[in-house]
Amino acid sequence: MKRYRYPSIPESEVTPPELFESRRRVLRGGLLLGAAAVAPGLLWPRNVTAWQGELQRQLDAGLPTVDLAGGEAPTSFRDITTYNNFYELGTGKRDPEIYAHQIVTDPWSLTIDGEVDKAGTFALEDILKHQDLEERIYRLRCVEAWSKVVPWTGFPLAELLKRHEPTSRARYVVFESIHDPDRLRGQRRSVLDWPYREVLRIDEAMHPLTLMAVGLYGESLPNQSGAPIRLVVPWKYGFKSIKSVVRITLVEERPLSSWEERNPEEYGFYANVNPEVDHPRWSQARERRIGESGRRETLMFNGYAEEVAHLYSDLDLQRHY
Ligand SMILES: Nc1nc2c(c(=O)[nH]1)N[C@H]1C(S)=C(S)[C@@H](COP(=O)(O)O)O[C@H]1N2
Ligand SMILES: [Mo]
Repeated sequence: MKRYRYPSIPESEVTPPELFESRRRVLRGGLLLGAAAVAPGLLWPRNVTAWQGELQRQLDAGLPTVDLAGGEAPTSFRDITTYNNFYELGTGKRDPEIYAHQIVTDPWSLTIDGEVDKAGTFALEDILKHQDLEERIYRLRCVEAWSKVVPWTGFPLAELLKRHEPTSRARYVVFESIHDPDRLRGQRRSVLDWPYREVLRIDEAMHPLTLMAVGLYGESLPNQSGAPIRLVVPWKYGFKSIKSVVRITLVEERPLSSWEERNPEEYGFYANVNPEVDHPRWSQARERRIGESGRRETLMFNGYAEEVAHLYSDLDLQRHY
């Protein structure tokens, strides 16, 4: 495994000025917390959740930054958070931002079950207390041929899975998103068979590049980006990077992913970014970087071939797409 470079981009260089504003907002919430020490439960500021408090504690201590996008400047915060796919909130690119408030993230817990020795349902703040967070800059390539460079804050999924002790029968990892059709407008339409479900092989899930993200640009994830916790698998098409995760189940037999169930010809199980395997309705050779004009070449495994190609050495990638 290649060693990551630490640290490479100072926070001040990746954080555009408009962000210092919102970051200060969260910080002010943190100060209020201090003042409320006499009766913490009672005076918990309404705009700061318990998990945001834990996230902020780690952000304040300073996080290492790992650049895994080859030094390329991240896409602007505005572009990352106003051009989204989050079908629970609608199918338009602006819908996730417009209807972001429909995702209720407080409180949030995550169930980890199936083939693990330590199954259970855990408050997100308790999970975060046990994870050292870091900032990682990754490319994100959607199957629709657009892409972004995103400075995530998160931790490797492998660390979380190991803590829950997978059994020898665990071969796949299944992820499930929030299911709240009373609030989420998109879940009242059967675009997909809700809740959104994604699946990784256990070795993919344990790969050090596979991240659970809780933040973006040094603050907690905006709802439209998959708050409060989402998966990020940078060498696969974006639909594998499931948002607002409520459950992680380790299993022996592979279930279908939501998109695969919808259309297996168009959205394969592997969904590894591959410029040589076209989508049935368009080429995957090039992509449009949000915020840029023109197109750029799509990279094999989205530029992470050195790290992940060995996972697929015995697969015919034209067939197992
Ligand atoms: N729960 C859920 N997760 C999801 C989606 C979705 O509709 N619902 N869209 C996926 C798709 S197609 C992509 S490209 C990425 C987009 O992430 P972004 O909006 O943060 O750029 O999220 C993925 N995760
Ligand atoms: Mo996507």
